[in-house]
Amino acid sequence: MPPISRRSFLQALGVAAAGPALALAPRFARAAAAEFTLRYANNLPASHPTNVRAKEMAARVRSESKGRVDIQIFPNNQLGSDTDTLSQLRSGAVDFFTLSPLILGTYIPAAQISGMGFAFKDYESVWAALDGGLGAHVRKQIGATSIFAFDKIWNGGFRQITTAEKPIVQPKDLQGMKLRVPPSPLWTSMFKDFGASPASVNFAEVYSALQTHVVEGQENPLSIIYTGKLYEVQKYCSLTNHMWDGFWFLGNKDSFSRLPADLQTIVQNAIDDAALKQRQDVIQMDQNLRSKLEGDGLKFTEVDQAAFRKQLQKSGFYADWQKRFGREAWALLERYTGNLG
Ligand code: X2X
Repeated sequence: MPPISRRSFLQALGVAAAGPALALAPRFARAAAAEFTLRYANNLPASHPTNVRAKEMAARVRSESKGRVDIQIFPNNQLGSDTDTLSQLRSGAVDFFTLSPLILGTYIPAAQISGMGFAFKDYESVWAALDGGLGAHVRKQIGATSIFAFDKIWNGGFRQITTAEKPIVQPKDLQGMKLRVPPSPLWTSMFKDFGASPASVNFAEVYSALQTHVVEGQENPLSIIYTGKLYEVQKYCSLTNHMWDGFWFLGNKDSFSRLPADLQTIVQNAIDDAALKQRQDVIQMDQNLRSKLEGDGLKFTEVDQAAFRKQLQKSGFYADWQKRFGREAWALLERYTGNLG
């Protein structure tokens, strides 16, 4: 069979020759030129550093692969909620997906360990752990399934609690509070141990859950509270820094293995380099957002972190999760966080 000409390709797609087809032509030309089209989905708004750096990454891949690889980005849960998208990644309907290690924990429980409450003191220890032994341990578990994680985890940020009616100042303020948490056993367990009433809600529904007061509050890093416009439907923000969260850049093994080795290297380098830039963007954004969000009407409260941590020690939270993760993995975590007690 002769190669398909661009004209017959467009005809096959049912695109008429006149009018709108002209406007569409450049896009088709690019799609037709790429030998490999890969779909990357995420849950964040287009303005979040994850999507800004992902766009740069896709452009670099297109250029270094001389147009052979086209990575299409679907931000904002366009392809479905995190829960849906994880299924699509596993089946290969989506090729790449960035996901919190804790939500990935619904499929691979061991992945949650980096999200332990009040564990990491600073970014230095976060990157030492995730680029070191703890990250290697988790990537090994992920790689034992139909998906894999690229080497460099992307930055979510340290998380803060926002509420509508009253600020969280002390641990007891969480008692009985209906709080949205992402779908994940570790998240639910932690806020239950504070006496709250955590509700698992995918990020795609968080804004409307807050707006309609289905839940009273939620928790996220400032960069997500800002880009997701959650400040519009919340009044208070308590700087609890209660956990660090990230996003593993995940791939479907079968679809990635279809790329020749040289193209795999191009994609891998571009993704891991973008991660390093995105990490710094998020750190800077989180540092600079407080006054901006105050201007938007959010009232900030600082808390005594030690009181919150003590409550989790008392409830048996750390002892319970040490059992679930196993002694060895726990020791690996504590190598970077110090004794969690
Ligand atoms: O769902 C959330 O709150 C978010 C966006 O922070 C995660 O992806 C865990």
